[in-house]
Amino acid sequence: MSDFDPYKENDDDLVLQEAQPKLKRPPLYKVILLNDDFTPMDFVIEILMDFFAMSEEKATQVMLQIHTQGIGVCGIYSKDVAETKVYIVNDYSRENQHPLLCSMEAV
Ligand code: TYC
Repeated sequence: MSDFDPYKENDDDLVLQEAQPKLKRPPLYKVILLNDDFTPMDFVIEILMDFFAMSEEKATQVMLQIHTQGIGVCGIYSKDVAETKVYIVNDYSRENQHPLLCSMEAV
């Protein structure tokens, strides 16, 4: 009996290249605060301490930077976390009748 089996695949000449894993880092987002003329400085410091885990010293420094430059970064997060921070900061500001604006942008 012959060894030849026409139904058996012959891949002797096949070169297999290992697939490179397509791993990409998830995009990151800066959460930013905008300056305005009405929100009290103490309220901004409170936001930076309570929602962005800054010390009072760091929060004061970031608040003053926003006050003088118009915009400042509170932190860098994954999309979900950044969206949640923006939502809770804006919600808390409205609840306290302040016009403070929090936003996010891709890094
Ligand atoms: N400019 C505000 C004031 O003079 C203070 C302030 C700082 C407001 C930072 C918003 O994101 C802000 N009371």
